[in-house]
Amino acid sequence: MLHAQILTLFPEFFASPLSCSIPRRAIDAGLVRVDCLNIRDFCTDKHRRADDVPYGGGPGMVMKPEPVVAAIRDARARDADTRVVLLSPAGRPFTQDKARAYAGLSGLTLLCGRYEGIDERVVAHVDEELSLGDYVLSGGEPAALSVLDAVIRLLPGALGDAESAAQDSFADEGLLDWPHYTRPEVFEGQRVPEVLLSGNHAEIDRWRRAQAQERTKKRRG
Ligand code: 4FV
Repeated sequence: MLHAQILTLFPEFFASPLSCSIPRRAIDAGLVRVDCLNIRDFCTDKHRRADDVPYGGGPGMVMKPEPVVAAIRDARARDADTRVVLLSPAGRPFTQDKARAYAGLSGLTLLCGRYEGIDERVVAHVDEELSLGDYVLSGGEPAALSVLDAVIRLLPGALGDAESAAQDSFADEGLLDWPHYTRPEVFEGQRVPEVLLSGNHAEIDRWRRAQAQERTKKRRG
């Protein structure tokens, strides 16, 4: 079972997305346990401040190191083998390979920043920094949720047959997915490609691979 811990100032952010579909089923099946730790619970000053003004001036606020490091230590105390990952635009890109690696862990802790970011001295307390992409979110929570979703669906037993991760096959080779079609055969004058109606599975596989390669060249070339 994967023990996922999320360090965040907004634990309520995760309630709804984890309450439906594949994540819900995986949690109910005991494939994964998700605990949200509220970083504000580790604030010790009477105003429970989690942020402060940036040294050197500039706009916005920065997350204070003390409550974040205390939360990390609490997560490690709960699970000594947990891998602590800070979600930040400065991190290494998140990939399917990374999702597969995390799906093989027993413990994963996702640290979510807010405001302009987290005090840099926290970085020494995490195992890695991970970015969802070169754009700026209002918080690390949407990024953490995407990572969690990509990992949970790879847990053995998380997907039913119809949803098998085998479909990700081309993802293994870094190829984009092939185009998918379902009934009706003709939709507003658009026909399903003939080869898909042929029943010739070797021919269909060849066509799908060609489509995946062409798309990858065009869109990731
Ligand atoms: C982000 C990303 C991201 C930056 C400032 C949260 C925000 C705020 N995280 N991949 N892109 N984080 O934009 O992971 O603290």
